[in-house]
Amino acid sequence: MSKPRILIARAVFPEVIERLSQYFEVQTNQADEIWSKAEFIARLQGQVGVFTTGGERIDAEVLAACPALKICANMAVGYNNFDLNAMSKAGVLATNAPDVLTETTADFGFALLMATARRITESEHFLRAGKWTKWGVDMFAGAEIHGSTLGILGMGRIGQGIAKRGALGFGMNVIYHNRSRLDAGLEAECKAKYVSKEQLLASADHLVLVLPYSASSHHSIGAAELTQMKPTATLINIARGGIVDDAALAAALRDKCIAAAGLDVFEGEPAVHPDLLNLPNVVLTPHIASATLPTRLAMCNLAADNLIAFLQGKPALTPLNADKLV
Ligand code: 8YV
Repeated sequence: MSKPRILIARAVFPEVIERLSQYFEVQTNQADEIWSKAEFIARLQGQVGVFTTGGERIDAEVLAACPALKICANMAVGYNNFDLNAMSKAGVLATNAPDVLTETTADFGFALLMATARRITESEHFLRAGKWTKWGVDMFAGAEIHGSTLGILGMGRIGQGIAKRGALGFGMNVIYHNRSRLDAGLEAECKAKYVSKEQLLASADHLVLVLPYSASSHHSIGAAELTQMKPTATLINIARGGIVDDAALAAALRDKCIAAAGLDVFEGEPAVHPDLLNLPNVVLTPHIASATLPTRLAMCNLAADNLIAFLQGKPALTPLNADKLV
């Protein structure tokens, strides 16, 4: 009997391809080409499953053009590339890759906060440029981290990981805002206090964004919100581009409306707003918050597990719309 056919949309670890090849006839994109939507649709013809990385849009157009498709397995926790309604209507299962990246991503959120607050990249560029000729009493003076107020917008698993690092590791006063309040046990574990979005903006010395992207979270931080923040505050985005209005942020950083920002995600990435590239008070990284080899491998293996289980007639491990499939 011939094996079911699946597509792996981007270059992934050879051991993951080998594993999947035991179960499926696998078409890969090991050359890591960037496919247009039309090319993606052409490659998806006849495939029953697709392994996606979070950048590949699965919408009504793709689904209508690919009637054989039964499952799309993201190796990312975020799934704003999926139109879940359209997928459910088309009877296509969506899965994501939660949990396996939580601690690694929280580590990175904290690293980006520290690099931004303590001006690590800016001072390194200064040193490498041969500009360090004498000591200065306020040279690259940054913002205090220990004992400061850490604000978290979006208190899912990664947000909770950041809260714990701040409260337990750095004695920070942690406040958060979320669509729904955590139960008392979780709040105590994270040592985090629930506040309104307005209070969060006004009180945070460091504000970390960890909320999922959707139409309702688009531009959650724009010009109006930035003006509510402290002029000494730092803003960290490890969530998704589009949650921050990057043009408004660049203007706020230029005008010292806030002190600094650390950004791992961008509107329209991999393109980055040119105004951000020219500012000294922003740390920019190319969407690497989950990028350690063990974590990326675990993410890929979870996507693979979902494909293997579901296409063998078993329940997927981390389904998003299993109860809504038409
Ligand atoms: C991924 C992420 O690396 O999991 C997510 O939602 O943003 C990252 O961890 C990325 O989406 C992979 O393409």
